[in-house]
Amino acid sequence: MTERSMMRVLGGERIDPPPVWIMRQAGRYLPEYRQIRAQAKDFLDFCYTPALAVEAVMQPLRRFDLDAGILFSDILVLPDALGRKVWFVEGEGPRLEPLLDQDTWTFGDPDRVVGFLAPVYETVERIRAAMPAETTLIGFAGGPWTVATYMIQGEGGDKDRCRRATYQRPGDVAALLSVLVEATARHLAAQVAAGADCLQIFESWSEGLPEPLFEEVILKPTKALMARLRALGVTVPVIGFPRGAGALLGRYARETGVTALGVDTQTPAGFARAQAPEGMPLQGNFDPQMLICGGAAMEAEARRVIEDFRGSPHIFNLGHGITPQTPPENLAALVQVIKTGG
Ligand code: 1CP
Repeated sequence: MTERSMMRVLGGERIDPPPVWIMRQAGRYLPEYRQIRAQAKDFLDFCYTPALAVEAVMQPLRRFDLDAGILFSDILVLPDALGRKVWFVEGEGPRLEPLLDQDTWTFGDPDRVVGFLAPVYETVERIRAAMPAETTLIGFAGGPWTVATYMIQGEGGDKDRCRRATYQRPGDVAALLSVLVEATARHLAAQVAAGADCLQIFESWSEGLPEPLFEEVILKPTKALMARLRALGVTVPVIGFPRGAGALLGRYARETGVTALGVDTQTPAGFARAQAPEGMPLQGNFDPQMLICGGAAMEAEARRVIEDFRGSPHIFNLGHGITPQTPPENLAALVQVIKTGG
């Protein structure tokens, strides 16, 4: 078995220099991505066409010395599989039919998900075959709350309407979260069966929640998701990324059962380390805005981030996704600094 450096770190080892991958490493900042994106009818069609999705995964791996590839898909394929209408508005982002407009919240059976998403698992199989053996393959899904926010209000942006919904319709929100827990567990288990080495849960909208609400919509569902995954026989490491959890990060790290912790841009490594269980691998947390700027300041900041995480098993990443305006050559320079120290 070829050793995959990121898997060693997820197993609790510290490696110098740290393995690196970049959230949203496939995407619009790459001209070759924009070119294949133009071939698909729409974004979901792109996600469900294995030949295109595999190519999107491989593009950044060809350009940069990255230690992992991530499945090309989206967190919103899950509501699509549950029978909610999902579409992407060019230049704006995802849109769904908001549950908030409806008196009764209905969704398809989680049983349907794995059949509906068969092209995604075919993509995972094909990536594994196309990728170098030493490269780690990451599967992913959105966290139950993050996916629920899009389903509830029908779009991104501030989550005020979702927070009010949890106070005004707690039964409906709890029922939605439990459907998402089951559907997400099956979706992740199918990715592992198809060849994913590890998993990441993107709980991208963890910010702004009072502690009792954080318990209800983030901690309980994630704990249930982890338990369900393990019950389905999934043993691979799971990275939890509760972006914006802030003061509640430690509760997420200690109580949910995730293996490793994604650290967002504003959270100091020392804070995450002190809050997390002893020796928990940490991933993060370079500022994506600095990556747009580049230059000597970017390189110095990369060294600072590596130093900051020195006390933990560390996977170098951004604190949130790379943005479309990032010059690809800046990412090349960043990876070079990480790999060579210079
Ligand atoms: O037309 C296009 O090319 C659409 C841009 C795009 C891409 C490239 C979207 C729409 N999704 C993706 C792929 C994607 N999304 C990946 C795989 C690619 C990779 O990482 O290399 C992953 C892991 C995601 C995850 C995702 N989708 C998250 C969680 C991560 C995060 O950034 O916080 C979220 C919140 C989404 C929803 C979504 N999908 C697309 C957009 C523009 C958004 C965010 C919208 C918003 O801010 O509310």
